[in-house]
Amino acid sequence: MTASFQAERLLQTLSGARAVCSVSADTGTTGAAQQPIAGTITLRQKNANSALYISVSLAGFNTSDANTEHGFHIHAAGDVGGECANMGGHFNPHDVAHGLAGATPRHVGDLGNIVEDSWGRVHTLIKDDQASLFDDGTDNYVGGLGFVIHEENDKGTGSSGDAAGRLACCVIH
Ligand SMILES: [Cu+2]
Ligand SMILES: [Zn+2]
Repeated sequence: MTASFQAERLLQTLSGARAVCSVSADTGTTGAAQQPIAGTITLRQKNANSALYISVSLAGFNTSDANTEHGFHIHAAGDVGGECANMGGHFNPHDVAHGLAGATPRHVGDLGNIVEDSWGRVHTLIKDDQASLFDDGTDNYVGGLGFVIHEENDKGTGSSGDAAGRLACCVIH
């Protein structure tokens, strides 16, 4: 059993807030760029001062292209319409510059990249200390917003990481 799955099992036992984002193959880009990505993103956080754990379980990434890393962000809107265009820009309540997950500054929604395996799946656990499931007045509350999974990797550059198109998206409930 890998460390990340041990951590995931431990999280099942934690009290606190829980939210889910269901990724459906029906949302995202169409045509040549379409990839039938589906799965679940589960968020857990014990209290307003503790870390947020984001468990990502997805399948359907195209394994025959060169893109194995995919920009992974929380965007500012919870609307999967318009092939994920309606999700708006990165969740950035403090009006700072874009950055990768470990950077300072970074948008609250900047979670860096997820990496697909050779079967086109992503199973990972992300620990984040900015986004929150508690609406405690810090403006970092992400309930009702959503995730966007990008075609290319977030390079940490520009205003949004130059991660190209939007492959899939979901709303955090
Ligand atoms: Cu994004
Ligand atoms: Zn950003």
